[in-house]
Amino acid sequence: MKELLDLSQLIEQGQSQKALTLTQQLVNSGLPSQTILNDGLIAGMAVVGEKMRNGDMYLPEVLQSAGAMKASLAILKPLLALEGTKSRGKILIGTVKGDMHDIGKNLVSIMLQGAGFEIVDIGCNADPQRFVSAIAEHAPEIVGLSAMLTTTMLNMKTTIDAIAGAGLRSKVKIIIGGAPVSQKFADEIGADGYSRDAVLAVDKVKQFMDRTS
Ligand code: B12
Repeated sequence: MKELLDLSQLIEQGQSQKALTLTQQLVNSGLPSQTILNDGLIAGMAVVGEKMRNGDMYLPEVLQSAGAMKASLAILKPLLALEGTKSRGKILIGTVKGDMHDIGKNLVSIMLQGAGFEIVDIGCNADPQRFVSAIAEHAPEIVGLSAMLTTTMLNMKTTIDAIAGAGLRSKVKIIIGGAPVSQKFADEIGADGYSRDAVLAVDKVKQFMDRTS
C-alpha cells in the first residue's frame, strides 16, 4: 500500500508533522493500527537502523527519525492496546544514579518500542532502590541500565547488587549500555549483556527473549 510506504519514508526522513498527519489519516481510514505500526513505523525505523549500522545516517538524523516515530506511536498506542496487540516482552530501562544523560537511553527505548517491546522508563538519575521497586512493581523480563560518565558507570554494579540483594536477580536479564561501558565491564559487574548502540540493543534483547520463551 503506497501510503504505508510513504509513512515509512517520512519516518526515515524524520518528518514528524507529516508522519503524524499521515498516521492519523490511515487510522481514520480504518486500517488496523498493527498494520500501520509494522508496515509504516517499524519498517521506516528498520531502514534507519540499517543505515545507522552502515554509517549512512548520523545521530542528528537518527534522533529526528526517532522523534517522528515517537510522535506517530503516541497516536497508535491506545489503539494497539484496544486491539489486544501482544507485546514481545517488557523492558524496564533507566539511567543510573548521579547521571543525567538520557538521550541514548531514550533512543534505545524508542527503538525497542518500535520493535514491539513494552517499555517502562524510570528516567535518569535513578538510584538502585528505584530500580528494585520498579522491578517488583512491573515484573519486566529485561532491565536496561544506561550510564555516560566514568564515575556513574560504577553505579551500575551497585544497582545490580541491589537487585540481587532484593532476591530479584534471577527474574531478569540485565543489559547495559552507554559510552564508557564495554562487554568486559558488563562481565565484570555481572550483567547479562552489553550493547554499544540502539540497533544492536534490539538484536540483543530479541536474543534474550528467544532464550527465555
Ligand atoms: C549531551 C551531553 C550532555 C547533556 C545531557 C543531556 C541529556 N538530556 O542527555 C548535558 C549537558 C546535561 C551533559 C552534562 C554533563 N556531561 Co555530558 N555529554 C553529552 C554528550 C555531548 C552527548 C551524549 C549523547 O547524548 N550522545 C548521543 C547518544 C545517542 O549516544 P549515547 O548516549 O552514547 O547512547 C548510545 C549508546 O551509548 C547506547 N546506550 C546508551 N544507553 C544505553 C542503555 C542500554 C541498556 C543499551 C543497551 C545501550 C545504551 O545506545 C545509545 C544509542 O545508540 C557527551 C559526549 C559524547 N559524544 O558522548 C557528553 C559527555 C558524556 N558528558 C560528559 C561530562 C563530563 C558531563 C558533565 C559532568 C559536565 C559537567 N562538568 O557538568 C555533566 C554531567 C551531568 C550528569 N550528572 O549527568 C563527558 C563524560 C566524560 C566521562 N568519561 O565521564 C562526555 C563524554 C563529554 C566529554 N568528552 O567530556 N552532557
